[in-house]
Amino acid sequence: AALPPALVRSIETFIVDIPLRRVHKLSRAVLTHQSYLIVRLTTADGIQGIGEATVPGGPWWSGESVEAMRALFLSHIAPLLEGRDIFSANAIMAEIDQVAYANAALKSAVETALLDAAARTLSIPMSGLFGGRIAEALPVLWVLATGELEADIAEAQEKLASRLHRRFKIKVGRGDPGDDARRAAETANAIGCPCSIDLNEAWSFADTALAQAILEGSGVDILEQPLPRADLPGLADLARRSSLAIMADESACSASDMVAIIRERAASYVSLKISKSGGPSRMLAIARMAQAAGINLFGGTALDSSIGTAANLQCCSTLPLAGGTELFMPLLLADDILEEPLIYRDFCVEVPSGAGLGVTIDEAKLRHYERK
Ligand code: MUC
Ligand code: MG
Repeated sequence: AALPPALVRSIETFIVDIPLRRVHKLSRAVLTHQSYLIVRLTTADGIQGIGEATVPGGPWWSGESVEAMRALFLSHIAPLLEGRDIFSANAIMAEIDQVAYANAALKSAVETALLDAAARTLSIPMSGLFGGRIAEALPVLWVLATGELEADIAEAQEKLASRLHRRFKIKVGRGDPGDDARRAAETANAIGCPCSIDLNEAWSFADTALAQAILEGSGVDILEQPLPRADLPGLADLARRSSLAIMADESACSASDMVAIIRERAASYVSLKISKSGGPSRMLAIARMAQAAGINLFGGTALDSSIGTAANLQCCSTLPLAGGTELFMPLLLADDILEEPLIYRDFCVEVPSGAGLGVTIDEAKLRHYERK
């Protein structure tokens, strides 16, 4: 007998590797491509839901990898999804937590696929499931990560001239901390735009204090995750020492992380990402905690493709962001796997207006970039 309409009938997974337009250098990783695990559900009446699991640059960020996520998904999680009602995401996610500890990015892909299918079934954008959007386009910064002063400045000037970005994040932490801080200050001053720097946990307290003294009064106004994720007292001390704001990224993955950050007053900005938090619902819960504590909300990226970017946009558009977003990755990828790319213009990225995520995968592109 045919299944009732909202039940999951089939599940597919794809690992895709998409090259970057240029090398992207983070403090502990050098990227030439980014890998994604895509989960696609199809309901009995043919509605599809897609979600993407992303770990930026590989396992160094959180220990997760597309390969391990796919193995865990196929053996332990897909069986929980077969035949289930797509309108019971909360119950399904709670069951998945019983079966698998951690694995936030994979859980994010699963919840996103369920919510995408549910919203498509209702013919509303996913943002409608969270009470609706408060913005149709969100400011988007560009991430400078060539590691070279001149190349970063030239890239920023080009982005500014084409009215794509007027805020930048500079990736540092590979070289001497003083040199890196001076390079960031010089970059910000040459561009004449506000900039943040992201260390991905690379600096010690002493390194950061030195950098703060150099950056004070430069165009760099936000210091993202200078210290290891567990060092909240260190972040709180740094926040008190300088006018540069501290943004928590790796320190702020879960709701309990957020409780600790609020208690310690360890950050004044939080970078929100569905992938590190285990999906849209949990990211939104963390955002509301931060909002209640007076911490500014920023729309972060795990270097998501257009699919994960669309999912983050659907969530972030429902929040009172104070720092805009860094949902820039579709422009750094050398190709897109969507039929219609996301729209970047006037220093913003538009929130897709169609049903669900509001994006459609290009099947030929998906097959082309799928790992063989
Ligand atoms: C991170 O830690 O912020 C975001 C932008 C980028 O270049 O790397 C990521 C991950
Ligand atoms: Mg970061």
